[in-house]
Amino acid sequence: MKALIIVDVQNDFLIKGSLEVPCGNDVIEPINHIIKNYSLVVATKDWHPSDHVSFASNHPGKKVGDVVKVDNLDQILWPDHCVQKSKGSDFPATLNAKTIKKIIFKGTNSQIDSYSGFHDNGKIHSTGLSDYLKVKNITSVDYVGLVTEYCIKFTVLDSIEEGFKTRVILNGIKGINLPESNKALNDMQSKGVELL
Ligand code: VGL
Ligand code: ZN
Repeated sequence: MKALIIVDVQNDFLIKGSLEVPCGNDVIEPINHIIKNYSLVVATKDWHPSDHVSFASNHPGKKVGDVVKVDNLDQILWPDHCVQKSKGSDFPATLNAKTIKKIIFKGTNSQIDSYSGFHDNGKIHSTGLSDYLKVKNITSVDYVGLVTEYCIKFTVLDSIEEGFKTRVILNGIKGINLPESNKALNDMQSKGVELL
C-alpha cells in the first residue's frame, strides 16, 4: 500500500510568509494534481510554541541565520514561523486539503527542533508517523512539500531508515538554496531515495 506525505506546506513557507521559500507556491498545483492518485494522504505541520528554541527572537543578541548549540546539537536560528494556530501555520487556501486523513504535528516541544516528520532532531521523541503508516499497511511512501534541504531531506532519510520504499516527487518540492537543495537531493539518492 502506498501513501502520499505532504511536508510543511504552510503559509509561513509560502509567498509573503515569515520564512518564505522562493517559488514555494509552485508546489501547490502539482500537489493538487497528484493527490487524487493516493488512497492515503498524510500531511506534516511545523507546529511551534512561541517560545520555540529555533526562533532567533528567543535568543537575545542573536540573529536569524546564526547557529547556536542546544544540548550539543547545532540549531540554526530562524524567523518566528508556524506558531501553533497562527495564520502562518495554516495550509494555504489553494491546497486541496480535503483528502488529508491525518496531520502529524512536529516541532511542538519548545526545547528541540524537528526537521523530520518522524522524530525530533535529537531522535528522542517520535511523532507517531511511522507507527501510523505501519498500522495502515503502508510500505511505499511518496513525498512532496517544503523545504528540500531541511524538512524534506530529514523526513525522507528517516523514511528510508524506517524501512519504507521512499520516493520524492521533484516538481512537488522546493528548497531555499539551490546548491544546498541539490546536495540534499544527492544525499537522499545515495541513501536509496528514488527521485521522480
Ligand atoms: C523547516 C526550517 C525551519 C522546513 C521548518 O519545513 O523545512 N525549515 N522549520
Ligand atoms: Zn520550524
